[in-house]
Amino acid sequence: MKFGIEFVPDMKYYELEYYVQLAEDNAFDHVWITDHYNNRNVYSMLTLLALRTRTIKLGPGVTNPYHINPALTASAIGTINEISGGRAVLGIGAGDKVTFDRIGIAWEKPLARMREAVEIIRQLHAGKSVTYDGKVFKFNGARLGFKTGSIPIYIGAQGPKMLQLAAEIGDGVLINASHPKDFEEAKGNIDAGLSKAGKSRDAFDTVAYASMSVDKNRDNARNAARIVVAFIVAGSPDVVLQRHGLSDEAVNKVRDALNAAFTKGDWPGVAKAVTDEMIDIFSISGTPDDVIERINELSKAGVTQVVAGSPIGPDKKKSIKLIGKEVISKLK
Ligand code: F42
Repeated sequence: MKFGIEFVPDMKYYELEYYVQLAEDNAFDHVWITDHYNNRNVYSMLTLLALRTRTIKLGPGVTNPYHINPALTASAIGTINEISGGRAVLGIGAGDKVTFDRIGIAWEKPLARMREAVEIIRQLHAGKSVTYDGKVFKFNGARLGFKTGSIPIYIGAQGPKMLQLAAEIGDGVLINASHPKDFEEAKGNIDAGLSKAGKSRDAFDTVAYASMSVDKNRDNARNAARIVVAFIVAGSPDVVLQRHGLSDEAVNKVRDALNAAFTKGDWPGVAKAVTDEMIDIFSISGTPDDVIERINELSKAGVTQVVAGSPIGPDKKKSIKLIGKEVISKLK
């Protein structure tokens, strides 16, 4: 099992640097930085992190082929690979509809756009001159002016077609989920994509891009996950809610509580609406032993990397140390 950690660049650069160095010192293998227009720029942050770390692999988790042309993504991540001495990994996905709507980007042809972008980036990284006549991208002899080396590409995917595409053309897939059932469900699509490309599962990284909350005190860990879990419940498609047998009534309670929190600031009401079952389904929360148990289940369901995503724990600093000492050291 490999271990990653996710950070949203909504904090000052020196805070991010501190947490990522702490993660590196606590045996995390990967750091993934999210990409949304309203946060600090992902490549500016990755440049800083590439300079201030030594071993951890790093990349956007995930960028998208709508904000920027694949040639610029190829160049940006190639630059990070040079600065970091070959530690860059590119995470790319179809992007987030809610933030796209706010900046006037139409979410058209996500599958074709993803396939074409990845093909173009790979050719540019191979030092080729790219002439490409796709449904979305037209390239006329584009070539990078520096050697980037080969950079693994991980694809953010949830839907069945995107999961198949990720397995077919990616080196790994980042799946926003925390429960083994979701990975058992994804397995068929991943296997279909791998077999289409004639690839074996051993050469492919299946990543649980999970919400995690760890503390020595179980209740503190689980309580810290409540608000994050509320947002995941509210944003999950019906197919996922049904897969886990959550009733419409319970889900609507969370959605109503979130609306009340936005209008009246009643955040304790949100925490109350989130059930223990929801915390189990949509996060990996509890003591280090609870977390180890869940990670072992995920491993059986085909997961090869677990990413500790928000909130990480009631106290990020303590939780990163605890994960390193009590979880990673026991599972590696
Ligand atoms: N999004 C961000 O914007 N920033 C992030 O930092 C971020 C991180 C992240 C990490 C892990 C992860 O798994 C996802 C993450 N995301 C992030 C979200 C990501 O960008 C995607 O929004 C998310 O993965 C959802 O994508 P999806 O895999 O469900 O694919 C969408 C497009 C989908 O609907 N897929 C369907 C499917 O079956 O897979 C297929 C849709 C389809 O068939 N579309 C047709 C087509 O041709 O493409 C028609 C579309 C049209 O144009 O009408």
